[in-house]
Amino acid sequence: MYNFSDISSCDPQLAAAISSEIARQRDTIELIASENFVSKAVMAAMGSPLTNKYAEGYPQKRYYGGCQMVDIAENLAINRAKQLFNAEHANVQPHSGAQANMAVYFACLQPNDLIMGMNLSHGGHLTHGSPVTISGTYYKVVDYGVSKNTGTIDYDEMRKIALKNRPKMIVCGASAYPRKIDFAIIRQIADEIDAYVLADVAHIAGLIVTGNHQNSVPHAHFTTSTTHKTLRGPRGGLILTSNGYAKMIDKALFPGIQGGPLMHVIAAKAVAFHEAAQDSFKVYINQVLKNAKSLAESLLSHGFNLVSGGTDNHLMLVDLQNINITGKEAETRLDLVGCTCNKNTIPFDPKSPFVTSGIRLGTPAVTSRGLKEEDMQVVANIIALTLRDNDVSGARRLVGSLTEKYPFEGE
Ligand code: DSN
Repeated sequence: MYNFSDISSCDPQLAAAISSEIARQRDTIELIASENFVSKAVMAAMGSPLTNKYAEGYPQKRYYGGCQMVDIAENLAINRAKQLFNAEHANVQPHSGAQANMAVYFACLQPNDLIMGMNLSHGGHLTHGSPVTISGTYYKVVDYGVSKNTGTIDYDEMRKIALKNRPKMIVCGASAYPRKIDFAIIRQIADEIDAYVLADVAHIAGLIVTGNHQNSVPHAHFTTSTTHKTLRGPRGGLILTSNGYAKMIDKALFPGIQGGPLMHVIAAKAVAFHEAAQDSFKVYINQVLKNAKSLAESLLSHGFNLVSGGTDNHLMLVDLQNINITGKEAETRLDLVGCTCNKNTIPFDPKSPFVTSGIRLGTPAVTSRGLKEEDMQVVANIIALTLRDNDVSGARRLVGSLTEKYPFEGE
């Protein structure tokens, strides 16, 4: 099993890098909305000898011998995922969320078919049709976005775009959208044009399993997710669908776009799904949401602007235009005081994705560390001291007070 001393005795150079990364995680406040800290059990499963096993194929239908035990692990992950999301079929083999999306495209679409995805700068994801990815290269793309007035998805406009362009698939779900998504309305729109719905719930998966967000599974033909964001599992992907689409999805994933599954990661997914079914996970997600509200309200009280005026989920987008600082500069300055976040475009951003006018902040990781609503007021204060008041030493002191109050347990 994973043991740090085994690394340091074999490869001191790499051990030093890991050691420094552990120190970075210990000494900083993690506000990247897509990151989290896994449990020791998830970490142990990832560092287990299951990594030694080749298991191309699916449980009981493998291309290698000796798969009896990894079959147990994969079946546990599949059954737990189905139960958590109330899905008929789960494929737990995608190496990432991008692979999960690619498998759905490969299963349903022909090159040059039209997909309709959320505009990247309005909160969508690269794999939902960006021209720099396969999704925007092999398929034609039309996009939808948020309303300029409200910062929220304009479903009437989305319907108009869908009826006019008649895409073969509507892709919904987002990586920088602070409000709830109505999968039922999106399915109604798709049914009018006989299109598939792919819901990529990577960011909100944890909120779905605790009932804090509408479940996409009854509405979308396909639901994809990562397992490492609000779900707090290992880095990886997941596809959920109904029995009718099960075969084509499994075939598209393997042998379509992937080879041997990462059995140690699939075992860790099984552990994470078990953890997500516990009452303690509901308590955790409720705290993630309370922390996000508290951080949003405190930032507003410091004079920051938030896209859509606040948040209904685990993240928020700060529009920095009124304080005359770019997202890039804000990310760098916050990094220097020990607060990690990412620059992010805001809807209708006049700046490029490398500069941006905003930052994205999320509460899943700080909540895993133990921070509560009152601590989020301190985090807002750190952000104001850093970005508005230029008080680096004051901000650093507050970061130190929080990292000391909540010792890092991720080693
Ligand atoms: N890179 C992820 C995020 O930060 O939201 C999405 O894939």
